[in-house]
Amino acid sequence: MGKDTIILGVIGLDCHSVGNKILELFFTSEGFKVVNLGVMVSQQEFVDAAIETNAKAILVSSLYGHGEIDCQGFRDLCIEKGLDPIILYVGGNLVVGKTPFSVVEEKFKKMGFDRVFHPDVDLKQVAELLKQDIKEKFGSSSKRQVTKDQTNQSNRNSQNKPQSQGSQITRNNQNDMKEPNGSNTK
Ligand code: B12
Repeated sequence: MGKDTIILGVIGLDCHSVGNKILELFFTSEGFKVVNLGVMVSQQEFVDAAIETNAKAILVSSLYGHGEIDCQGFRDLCIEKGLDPIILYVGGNLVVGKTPFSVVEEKFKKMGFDRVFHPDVDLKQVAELLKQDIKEKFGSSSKRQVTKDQTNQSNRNSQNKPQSQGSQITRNNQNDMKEPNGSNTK
């Protein structure tokens, strides 16, 4: 059986690259085909890459505190571009300030993310959840069909990439966030 493709990247104007590299190495070692878009990735670039590679999941990272703004409308864009079904995970230091993790999690789930992860999450657990979610959403052999139209549209869009917006949120620390396990919306 072929490997499941997943997309990784750090969203917005965020340049924190260390965690991204670790995620790439880890998920590769877990048997996924990883397409790593690196840092400073727009929503459109994530969606284009997922369509082009027939990916099963997009794992978005945000470390610099502006995740809430950068991730706004992510699921809507996927649906608009015909990227459905797709598993959306998000993790890192998602907001600025001492916001309880349950509040952060709720915010990102409302945006359509399937699971939301604290920075201290056990990656082994994430890989297990991801394998389960892929099985549940795509079945063991079924694949989302990417139409030629969809690929063309995606290529056209990537020539005119919208950048994620910067944010007005003030800088702070959210290291008190707890609850390492992402939970499913279902
Ligand atoms: C190194 C660093 C920098 C370096 C980055 C260099 C580089 N090439 O990466 C530099 C100096 C450039 C930098 C800049 C800034 N930084 Co900085 N930085 C850090 C620091 C000290 C370490 C980050 C790191 O590498 N951690 C190690 C890796 C392994 O951990 P990680 O990134 O958290 O990733 C793991 C997890 O989060 C998780 N994860 C991440 N994404 C995802 C996604 C999914 C789906 C899952 C499951 C898990 C997951 O898994 C990863 C691997 O284990 C942190 C503090 C800290 N201790 O985390 C601050 C920190 C992230 N930075 C911070 C800030 C504010 C900034 C700046 C805005 C500062 C400024 N005013 O200029 C800028 C932003 C610049 C930009 N455009 O991005 C804040 C963010 C605060 C917030 N979110 O509330 C932090 C937390 C420091 C703090 N306590 O205030 N930074």
